[in-house]
Amino acid sequence: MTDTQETPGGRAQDAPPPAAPRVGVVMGSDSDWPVLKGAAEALGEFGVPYEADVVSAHRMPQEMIAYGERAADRGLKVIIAGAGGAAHLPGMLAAVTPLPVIGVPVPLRHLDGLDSLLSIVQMPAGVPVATVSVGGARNAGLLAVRILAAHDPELLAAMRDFQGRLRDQAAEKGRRLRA
Ligand code: RP5
Repeated sequence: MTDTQETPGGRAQDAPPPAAPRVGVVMGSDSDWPVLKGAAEALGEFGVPYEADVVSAHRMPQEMIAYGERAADRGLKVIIAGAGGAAHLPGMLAAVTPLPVIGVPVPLRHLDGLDSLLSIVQMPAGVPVATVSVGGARNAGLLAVRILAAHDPELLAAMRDFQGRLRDQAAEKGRRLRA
């Protein structure tokens, strides 16, 4: 059948099924999305399939633990977790999953994100969270790409190209300044 027909979910019936997500981008609240979408955009630029969801450590602890426990078996390779304030989500996920967890401290109205940063970065020995800068979701996405690229030659080549473009852009800024 060649006719294109929309399914209730909006996907064309003859379109290929969406690729299984390799990265989970989760956050404590939808209010974190304006920051966390930076990770999603970076993953999208590299064509890495991801899922995004709200999995609050404090407001839905059972679901949060279940998400962490099932993530690896569902085929995820990396979890990016962002939260603000008493930001326990990345650490609690790291406690229950063997996957690498990248924590994104989300800045809130008070304390400029220092509270989020310290909540995420000060993990006890044995339970690592790779913490990026306050609001640094784009770097979280890029770090996830690098982790995947270690076993994916195409992604590795794409990351090398990306780094080359960064270098070219920085060099161009220098040329403009010297001109
Ligand atoms: C945290 O509380 C969330 O990660 C978010 O950064 C913050 C505020 O959440 P909302 O009150 O906006 O839902 O758990």
